[in-house]
Amino acid sequence: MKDMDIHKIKKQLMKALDEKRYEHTLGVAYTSAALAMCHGTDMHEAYIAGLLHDCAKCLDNEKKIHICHKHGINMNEAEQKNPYLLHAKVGGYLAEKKYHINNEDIINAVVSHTTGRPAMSLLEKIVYIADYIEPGREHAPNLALLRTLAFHNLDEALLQILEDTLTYLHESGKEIDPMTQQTYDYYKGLTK
Ligand code: DGI
Ligand code: FE
Ligand code: FE
Repeated sequence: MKDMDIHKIKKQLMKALDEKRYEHTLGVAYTSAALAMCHGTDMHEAYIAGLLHDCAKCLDNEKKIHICHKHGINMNEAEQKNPYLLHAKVGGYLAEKKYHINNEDIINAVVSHTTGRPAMSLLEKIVYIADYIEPGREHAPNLALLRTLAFHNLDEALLQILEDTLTYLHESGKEIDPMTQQTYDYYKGLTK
C-alpha cells in the first residue's frame, strides 16, 4: 500500500466518521502498527487494518441493515437485536468495495474486531487488541496491565480482554453474541 493510498483512505474516513471516532481510529492504527513491529508482522497492513476497523461505525442502523440485506451479509439474532454489532461485518464489506482493499487478512481483521473469532490470524488479534488498548481508551478495567501485556504476550492479552469483555456484557445485561462466547471458549481451551 502506497502513501498516496493511505492519504486517500484517511480523507474518506474523515468524511465518514465523527471527530471522536476518527481520533480513536488513528489510535488503533498506530497501536496496531506498534504491535505488528513488536510481534513481527507487516506494520503497513496492521496500520491500514487499524484505520479501517471502524469505517462503518457511524452509519445509522437502518443503513447497516440495508447493506446487509442488499449484499447477502448474514445477520445472527444478536446482530439483529443489537445492530451496532454489524459495523464489523459491514466494515469488512466497505473495506473491500469502498476502500478497495483486496488483502483478505485486512478484511478479516475488520470483520472480527468486535467479537473476535476462533483461530484468528496474528493481524486479526493485533487489531482486536489495539481496539481495546489504544491510548484514547480509558474506562476498561486492567488497562495499564493489558497495555504492557500486549507487548509481551499477545495471547494472554487476548484472553484477558475476552474475559473482561464477557464480564462487562454479563454485568451490564447485554446480549452475548455467540461469536464472542465461541472466541473466548476457543482461546480458553488452548490454555488448558
Ligand atoms: O467500535 P468500538 O467502540 O471501538 O469497539 P468494538 O467494535 O469492540 O465494539 C464496541 C462494543 O461492542 C463494546 O462495548 C463491546 C461490545 N460487544 C462485544 N461483543 C459483544 C458486544 N456487545 C454485545 N451486545 N454482545 C457481544 O457479544
Ligand atoms: Fe468497532
Ligand atoms: Fe474501534
